[in-house]
Amino acid sequence: MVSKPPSKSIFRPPGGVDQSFIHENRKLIERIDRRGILRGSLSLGALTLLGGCDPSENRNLQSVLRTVSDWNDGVQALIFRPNHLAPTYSVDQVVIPPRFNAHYDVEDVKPVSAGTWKLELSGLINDKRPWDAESVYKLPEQEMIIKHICVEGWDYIGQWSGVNLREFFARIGADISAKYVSFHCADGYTESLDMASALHPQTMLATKYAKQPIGDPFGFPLRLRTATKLGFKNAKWLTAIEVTNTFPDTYYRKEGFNWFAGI
Ligand SMILES: Nc1nc2c(c(=O)[nH]1)N[C@H]1C(S)=C(S)[C@@H](COP(=O)(O)O)O[C@H]1N2
Ligand SMILES: [Mo]
Repeated sequence: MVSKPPSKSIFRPPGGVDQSFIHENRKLIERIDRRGILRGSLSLGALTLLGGCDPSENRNLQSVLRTVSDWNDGVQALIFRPNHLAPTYSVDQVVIPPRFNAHYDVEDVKPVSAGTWKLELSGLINDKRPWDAESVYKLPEQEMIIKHICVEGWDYIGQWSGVNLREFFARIGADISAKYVSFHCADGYTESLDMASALHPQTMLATKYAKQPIGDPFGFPLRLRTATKLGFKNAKWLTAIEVTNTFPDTYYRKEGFNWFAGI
């Protein structure tokens, strides 16, 4: 008999939903839900399982939700299939230009100059020499046509090319037994991946969109593109990569979003 992979909805409340708990906390729950914490394995009804905390204490509830979200990270990491490919699409479905998002408006994007740009490397990496744009653009490319899904409730299909991150790691002698990869961006944004996600065949350092160099609003000259993560994990305007065993906190996790953010 073929065993089924574990269902993502593992937090089913055993009984009915405690309406007064939901009622009292509806605003908070809806706000957090919109921000993505409850996406995936944790349903609204499952919150009734958190009966142990006093629901009138919002700070208490938030810290419980944080704990559940972090625990959810561990569950997602456990069920993550390292070589299972995310869906890909055809060239005629590609949206040009891509759809912009950041935690600020497109008018406030500060373009990165390719001439002075450097990618710094640190942590558990043998060859930490920084890379310039010319060298990065000469690396062998992979291409993927994948769906970008933003927690704000929109998506688009995009065609990305660039060096596969696992291949890049082999080139620089990164320790792939380390736990995390941390990304820093020119706009101060931070993101990080667990190593299994970083080594997934559809995770790349993207240099091109629809076969042209990525435009300024979309992360020129280099950004992360992965097919297995929500939009916010795909850090734009990369300036530094660190390989580490210490958990690197991220812009969106600090905002209350789930860190693993698998699709
Ligand atoms: N450096 C940086 N990267 C970022 C962001 C940001 O604000 N700064 N926003 C993230 C979010 S929320 C999304 S949905 C995607 C949008 O990527 P796109 O503009 O190429 O569609 O970038 C992600 N990467
Ligand atoms: Mo997003």
